[in-house]
Amino acid sequence: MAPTFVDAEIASQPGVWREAAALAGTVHGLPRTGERVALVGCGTSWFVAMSAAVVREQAGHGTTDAFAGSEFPRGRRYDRVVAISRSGTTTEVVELLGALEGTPTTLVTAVPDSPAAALADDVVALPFADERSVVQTRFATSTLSLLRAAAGHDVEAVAADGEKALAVDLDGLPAADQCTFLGRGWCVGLAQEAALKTREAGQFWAEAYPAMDYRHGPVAIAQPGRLVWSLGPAPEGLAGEVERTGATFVQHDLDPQAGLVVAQRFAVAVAVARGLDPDHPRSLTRSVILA
Ligand code: F1P
Repeated sequence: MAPTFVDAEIASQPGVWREAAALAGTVHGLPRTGERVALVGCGTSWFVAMSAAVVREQAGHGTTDAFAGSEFPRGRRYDRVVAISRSGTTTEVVELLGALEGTPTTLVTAVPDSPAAALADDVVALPFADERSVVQTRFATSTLSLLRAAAGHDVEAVAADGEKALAVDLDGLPAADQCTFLGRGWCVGLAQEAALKTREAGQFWAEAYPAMDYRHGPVAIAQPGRLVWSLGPAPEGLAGEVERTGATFVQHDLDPQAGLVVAQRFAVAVAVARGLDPDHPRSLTRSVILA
C-alpha cells in the first residue's frame, strides 16, 4: 500500500511538538496560575483535555477539570474554559462557546478562522499542526506539547523520545486480536486516545482504563493473543499478573507521549494488516457537525 497521509503526520510529530512548545510563553489565552479551569473537547480532543488537565493540576497551576464538550456542567463556575478543537467546527464545542457568557474562553485549534474561533475570547492557533487525515495524531499531541510546556515539562526531551518512538519495532503486535491500554494520572487520557486510534483506523477492539482499575473487571478479557499496553509506569506487579493470563504485556521505555506515537503506528499497522485504508476510516469525518 502507498504511504498514507497519517504515516507522514505521525512521523512529523517530534518537529511539530517543538514548534508548539515554543509558543507556550508567547501566546495569549492560556490559563494563568491559580485559575480554576475546565478543558473541553470531543473525541481525541477530549482525551487531550483529560491528559492536559492532570498535567496542569499536578504542576500546581490550579484546579483543572476535563469534560467532553456535550457534558460540560453549565452551572459550574470556572475562571476560564479552554476548548480544544482541531477543526473548530465540532457542534458541541461551537454550542458551548456560544453559551458561556461571562466566562473567559480560549480555543486551541488548527483553524483560526473557524466558527468556534469566532466565539472564543482568545484563540491559540497551531495551523502548522493541522492534518489531512481524518484520524488525528499530530494536532492532538502538539496541543498536549504546548500545554505540557506551559506546565513546565521539558518538551525537547519528549521530542527526542518521539524520534525514538518512530523507530520502535512493532514486532508481532499488530497480529493481536485485542488490546487494552492502561495509564495512570495524565496517562489515562493517553490510554483512551491510543484505544480510540486503533478503533478509528483499524476497526480494532481496544479498551482503555486507569491502570489501577484494570484488576476490577477488565482483566477478565486478557488471554493469549491479546495485549495489555501500559502508557507510562504500570502499577507494581501488574505486568506479572497480565503475563499469567497468557496475554502479552507491552510497555516502552519512553516518555508516555512518545509511547502514544508507538500506539499510533500500531493502529496504522493494524489497519493495513486488515486491508483497510487508515486515511479513510469507516463512518468518520474530520469533525462531527450536527444539523
Ligand atoms: C474531534 C473529533 C475527532 C475524531 C472524529 C470526529 O474533532 O471527534 O477527534 O477523530 O474525526 O471529530 P475536533 O473538534 O478536534 O476538530
